[in-house]
Order: sequence, then structure tokens, then C-alpha cells
Amino acid sequence: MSSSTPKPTAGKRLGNARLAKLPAAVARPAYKRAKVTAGIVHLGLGAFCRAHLGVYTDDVLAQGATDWGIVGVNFRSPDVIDALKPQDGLYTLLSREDGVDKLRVIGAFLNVMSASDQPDDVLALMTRPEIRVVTITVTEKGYCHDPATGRLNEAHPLVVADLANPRQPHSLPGLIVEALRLRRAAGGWPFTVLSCDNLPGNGKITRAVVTRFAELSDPDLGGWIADNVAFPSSMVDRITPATKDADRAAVAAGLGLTDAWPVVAEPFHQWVIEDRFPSGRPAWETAGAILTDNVHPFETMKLRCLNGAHSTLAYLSVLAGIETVADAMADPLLPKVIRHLWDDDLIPTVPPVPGTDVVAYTHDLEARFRNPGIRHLTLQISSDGSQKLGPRLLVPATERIAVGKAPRVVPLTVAAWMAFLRQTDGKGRNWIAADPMAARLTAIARAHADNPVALADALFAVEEIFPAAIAGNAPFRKATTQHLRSLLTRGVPATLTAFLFR
Ligand code: CS2
Repeated sequence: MSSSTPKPTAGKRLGNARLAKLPAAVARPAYKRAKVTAGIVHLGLGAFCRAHLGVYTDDVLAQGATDWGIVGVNFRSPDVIDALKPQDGLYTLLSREDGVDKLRVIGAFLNVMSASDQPDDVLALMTRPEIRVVTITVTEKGYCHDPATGRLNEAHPLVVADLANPRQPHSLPGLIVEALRLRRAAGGWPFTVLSCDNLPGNGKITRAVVTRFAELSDPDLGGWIADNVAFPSSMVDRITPATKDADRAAVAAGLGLTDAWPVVAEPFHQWVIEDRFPSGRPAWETAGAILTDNVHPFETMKLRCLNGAHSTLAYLSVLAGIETVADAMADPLLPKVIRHLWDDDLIPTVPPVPGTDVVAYTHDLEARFRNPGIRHLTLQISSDGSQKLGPRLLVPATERIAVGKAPRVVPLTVAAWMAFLRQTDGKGRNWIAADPMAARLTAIARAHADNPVALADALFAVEEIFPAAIAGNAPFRKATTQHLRSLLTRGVPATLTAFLFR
């Protein structure tokens, strides 16, 4: 059983009946939950939305809005439903910094449902007129899109299945389109669809996959969606590692109750939202969100500087046997590599960000990454590289190439990802490369395990990941292949030393 999966619970359980008796140090909903009604359906009930959307919305509810509660819907794993249902949707946020733990019980999720076990109930809920916003955190791969183009992957098995049977959807685009069809058939208004995932222009990508799916299943509906549904973009940020058993124990000690699935996060959080909600929205700005007409600069800064640095640290760290981001930041070499990544490859590609000094932002990131209370596993961040490398690092690299500059650190990250796909350091340490394209990518890595030139050639040929501007750029390929050879033959520290000090 993984440490992120809840275990059978013993002892008294967190729930509505016990809210009033929580210890004084534990913050709790400052409103009457019984008075709150649902206005939001959230798709994808992972830790992130509970540490982010749930907290912003809890603040809005505490200010007296009673019609913006959330119903959380999960697609696959029933574990989170099994954990939260007996707790009346309540869970604890443990925020950690400088050895100080703060506990807050969040009440914004009024109910939790499973899209696979209760498909009709979920669709009936999404058809109710009082649901005016559908928020999403399903990670990059949940959009069923082609990461290189941002368009719907029409060969995706879930998309193929949903197009054949659109009334019983299992994919994100299929579910949203069916809910919108039912609302239209009932003569109602559409909801606004708000993506909160780490994708560039996440609203545009959501709109592209939803409208294309609708066109393929019912062209008339496709036109109605294109004309009437808003898909604002948003930039979301809060480092939220998977919950570990030690976190559950810390929460149980603080609460005097069992919480089957609390979430742990850093104190920092940021949310920048494109303000386009024709059917209304909660006043998230009163909880600190920035509402704007242009999310792009914020999102570019965050996706590249934070997530791009995360991915770079993750692949090099897994290869080097470094378990957490905080440990990586204590390494003598890795922080220097990340500084070069920011200064040489990424900051020059970030447009001016209102009210923000991007260089100072990267110094703040260093401090956030060093937070020792946040055990963010590098293996967790290493997942889904086929979806993450493009927006975080390859697109900025193509922008550098287009202005005649050679990316300096991105080839090293790509080489580390290629070596990571071998799933072994060759000396007895093994790991699993989790990725929707894992079968294909790890087969390539196995076939060319000890031949860096052949391995790099075969992976650069994967068009879904590498745009022509990268795959066809001789200096980029050469640098990547040299780093890969060095990683495979000399290991991470020697490669980084040569890279930094040659
Ligand atoms: C991380 C993100 O796992 C990953 O890929 O880079 O989850 C990151 O922690 C968040 O985007 C921070 O806001």
C-alpha cells in the first residue's frame, strides 16, 4: 500500500458533529456549513485542489457567500471518496514552514462523488442550474490532448470510447460535453469551465478539447458550446506533496481525531484567474486571488520558472538518488544548475509580469524549494515527463533558438529525462517511470540502454514530445547526447561538475 493511500482508520473520525470540539489551535470553517449550497462542481479530487481551490473558496464562504460550496468529483480512484465521505467532505490542511505546523479544517467541499461509480448522479448534478462553475484539476494527461499541438487526441482510448458511447462518458471532454448537452436540452445556461492545471493557456486547451469532442459527436452542440461557454485560463500555485503516513499522524495528534486524508502544503499560494464568468463566480479576489484579463505572463513565469526547475531537479535527483526537492537544494551542485536554468534559459523568455520582479521571484522559489517541512518527492515530480517537458522547458528552448541563442541547461534536463527512462542507475537502484507514454518510452530506453547516441536519436524522433525546432536543431541534439553519455558513464556529480566548471 503506497504512503499516499489511506489506511483503515481507527479512533474517532473528523466530521460535522465534531467540528465544535476541535482544539482551539485548529482553524475551522467560520460559517454554518448546513446553510451552504453547491455552486461549483470540481473534477479531479487530488491533494492539489484541496490545498488550493478548497482554501480560497472556504475563505469566500467565511465572508458570507452561501451559494458557492463545492461538490468534488473524482474520475478513477475511489480512495479519496472513501476517505472523505465519512468525514462529511471535511479534511485538514497542514501548512508547514520553519518548523511551524498550522492546522485548518476546510469545509468548502460539501459532498464528494465518483464519476465511475455514480455517473448518472454526477451528470444530474452538473445539469442543475445553480452549478455555475466547473473547476478542473486532472493533471496534464487528463485533458486527452496532444501536448505538442494542444488539440484533442482523437485516437486517445477514452476519447474513442466516449465518442462511441457519449451518454456514458469516462473522459474529461466527454463528461463536460454530455453535461452541457443536458443543460442545453433542459433550456438552461451553460456553466463556466475553469481549468486549474499546469498547462500553457489552460483555458484555451480545455476549450479546444471540449469543442472538438462536441463537434465530433454532435456538430450543432459543438457550435453552441463554441458560442456560449466560457473557458477562462488560470495560473495556480501551491507546492502540495502527496500526503504521507507521518503527516496523517501529525494531523491526528493535533486534532485529537482521525482524518483519513489530510493535505500538506507550503504556506505560499497564488491564483491568477482570467475574469470571464458569464454565469457568475465566487468573489475569489476577496480571498487573495488576482482577477485579470491576461493570465499569460503570470502563467509563463510560473510554468517555466517553478515547474521547469522542478522537472530539472526531479530527473537529475532521481538519477543521483536524491529523494526530495529540499535535499536537492542542499546538494552542492544542483542549486547552481537551477540558477543557470533560470538566468540563461528561462527568465529571458518570460514577458513582463505586472507587479512582479521575475528575478526576485526565482530567489523566492529557491527559498520555497528549500522548505525542509515539505517532503516533496523528486520521483513524484518525475511523473508524466512526456506531458510536462514541452510547456515547461522545450517551448522556452525553441524561443531561445528562434532568437539565435543556444539553450544551456535544457539539453541537460532532456538528457537526464532520457537516462531516467532506463529506470535504473545500472548499479542496483531502480525506479518506475510513470507516464501515459511509459510503455513506448521505456521500451526505447531498454532497446538502447547503453548507447547514448542511439537512445537520444530514438527519443528525439518521438514527435508527440519533441517539436521539429528542437529535434531538428543540431547543437541542441549534440549537447543533449554529450550530457547523456556523461550521465550514463560518469554519473550525475561528475556530469554537473563538468557542466558548471568546464
Ligand atoms: C510539480 C507541481 O509535480 C509537479 O510536476 O512541478 O505539482 C508543482 O509542485 C505545482 O505546480 C506548484 O504549484
